[in-house]
This record gives sequence, C-alpha cells and structure tokens, in this order.
Amino acid sequence: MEDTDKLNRIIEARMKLKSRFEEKMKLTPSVSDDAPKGSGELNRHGMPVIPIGQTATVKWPVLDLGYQPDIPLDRWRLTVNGAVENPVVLTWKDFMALPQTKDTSDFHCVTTWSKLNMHWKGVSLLDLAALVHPHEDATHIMCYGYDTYTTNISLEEALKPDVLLVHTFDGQPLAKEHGGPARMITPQLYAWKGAKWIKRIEFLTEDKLGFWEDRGYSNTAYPWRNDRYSD
Ligand SMILES: Nc1nc2c(c(=O)[nH]1)N[C@H]1C(S)=C(S)[C@@H](COP(=O)(O)O)O[C@H]1N2
Ligand SMILES: [Mo]
Repeated sequence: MEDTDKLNRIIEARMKLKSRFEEKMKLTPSVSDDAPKGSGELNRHGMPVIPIGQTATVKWPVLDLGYQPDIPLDRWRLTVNGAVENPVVLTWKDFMALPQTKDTSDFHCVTTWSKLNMHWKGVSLLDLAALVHPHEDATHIMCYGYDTYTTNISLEEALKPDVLLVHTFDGQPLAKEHGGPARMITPQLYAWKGAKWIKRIEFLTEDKLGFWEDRGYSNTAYPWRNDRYSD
C-alpha cells in the first residue's frame, strides 16, 4: 500500500514536471532545429541519425580522467539534493526500487564516434526529479562522479525522457570502465554530458560549468549543430 502511494506520488510529480518543461523542451535544438546537420534517416526526435562530423562505430571506446573508481554496491550511494524540496540519499536497493525504464538510444562522443542503438535500462532523471521535487526556480543540474568528474545540464535537456541513469547495458550490468554501477546518458547531447560512476546530482538555480565545460568544451553540446567547443 505504502509502495503504491509512493509510486503514485512519483507519477503525479512526473506529470507536473513534464508539463512545466514541455514547451522549453520543444524549443531545444535537438527537437526544433529545422536545418539539423547530419546524415542518414531521421531518428525519433527528427534529427539525422549521424550528426555532422560523426562516424558510426561498433566498438565502444572508453574515456575517463585516467582513473576508474571501484564502487561496491553495498557502499554505493546516490545523493540528489540542492534546490529541491525532498533531498535524498539512495542506496542501491532504493535506486533499484524506483520505476525502471528500458530504452534504445544513440551515443555521440565529441571525439567523433557515434555508437547507435544501444540497449539501456535504468531510472529516468525525470523520475528521480519527481522524487525530490525541484524548486520552482531550479534551472540546471550539476552531476558529480565518484572520480571527481562534473558536468552541468539545463533541466529542459536533463528531463527529456531518454536521459537515464543506467545500470544495465545489453542485458548485463554496466561495466566499470563505462561507468558502472551506474552512469547517466544524454542521447540528444554529446556524451560528455553523461557522468560515469554517478554519485550526486545537484539541482541549481543558475548555470555553473562542469569539468569539460570549464576547459573549452561547449556548454550546450548540441551534436546536430557541431557544437563541440566554446568560442
Ligand atoms: N565520471 C566521468 N564521467 C564521464 C567522463 C569521465 O572522465 N568521468 N568522461 C565523459 C566523456 S568525455 C565521454 S565521451 C563519455 C564516455 O563514456 P564511455 O567511456 O563509456 O564511452 O563519458 C563522459 N562521462
Ligand atoms: Mo568525450
């Protein structure tokens, strides 16, 4: 009974958040650009499957800061806090008890490879946000990895339904080298916006720059605009 109530509260909050960000989301470049740059068929949000300057790869390269943290599940915690009504610290069990989403999406790395049709399972950021109730003036999130990595995302991008905190890839636990136990994915933005080994998500009332955004990468990271570096 209590679980049903909890789920219903998440569903209601999710619907409210969706309607709050719907219009802004429709105006984001990966949905609204009428001359998106790229090649191939159109994907589900109307953009060419291969963004400009990208090449499809079968392999899955690994990118990190030279250190891959090892987080046993019994010590794993995910903190979601900042400009929210209901900050939480989730254990692995709490995290796995949240609504689970399966999705197939593409992964575009700024170093020009794209990996298509990746099969994921995890918790949508929208559902996590619905759990913590962002304040009305929240505009962005900062994501923190166990390796000290950080990356920032606007809420109209982060709350898109394909932005997930994934723990499963192709039916298997996400490998440590790719950010396991859990990482974020941002299929409509370059992949550096998806923090591996995710540890904390902080809701912000103004934008702040993450690790690469502070080192010359674009703050917005739109693949179909070739938006790789800040000028
Ligand atoms: N915690 C953490 N997350 C990270 C990174 C990192 O160094 N640390 N690198 C980013 C970059 S630049 C990319 S392209 C993707 C790479 O993910 P992959 O190694 O699974 O291909 O993760 C992103 N997330
Ligand atoms: Mo990257």
